[in-house]
Amino acid sequence: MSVRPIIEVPNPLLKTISTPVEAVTDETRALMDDMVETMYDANGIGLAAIQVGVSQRIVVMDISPDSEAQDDKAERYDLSGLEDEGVRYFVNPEITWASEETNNYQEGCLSVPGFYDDVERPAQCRVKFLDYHGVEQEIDCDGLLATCIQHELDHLNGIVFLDRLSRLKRQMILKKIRKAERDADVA
Ligand code: GNR
Ligand code: NI
Repeated sequence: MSVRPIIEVPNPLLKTISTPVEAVTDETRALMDDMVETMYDANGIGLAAIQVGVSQRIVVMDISPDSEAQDDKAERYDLSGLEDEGVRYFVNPEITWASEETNNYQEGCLSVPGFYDDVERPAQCRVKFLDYHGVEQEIDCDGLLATCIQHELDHLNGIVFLDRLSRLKRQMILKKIRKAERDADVA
């Protein structure tokens, strides 16, 4: 297993639509293991494959609350595929139902480091997907799980949370990112 580099806005790959996985194979699982290791290394709670440059409809997630356990897990991430530890794997996830009720959550993204803003999304949703073993599952989500799975599904469709902010806020953040890039180039 290895930590892979995470691509950042404005990398055009983040705007591409990821391809469905035909079958969950050992190769898929090796990629998912790398994604979990990369997610823990970056202290994220979710990661879509496109964030490591792979255009496949795969998401990993760990929203378990205590960060100490997360650190602990990062030390032990050679224990791959452990689903009872709070790691979740979603292959070809699809939202089959979303609530009328919405909530606002302050989102961040490993591909937009340093920026956070409120995003409004359905408060609850139901998600159908294949798990680590390629078995079909359907679960009801609310709270952070609902927010996070929708954030990750957006990645699979070429959308980052900035696209869900007002045009003004998005332009402001993109301007800061471009300026930081320029400053880094001359340095
Ligand atoms: O680590 C992450 N935190 C987060 C916080 C609120 C809403 C969504 C997220 S997902 C993000 C990791 C990431 O960029 N996943 O794509
Ligand atoms: Ni993200």
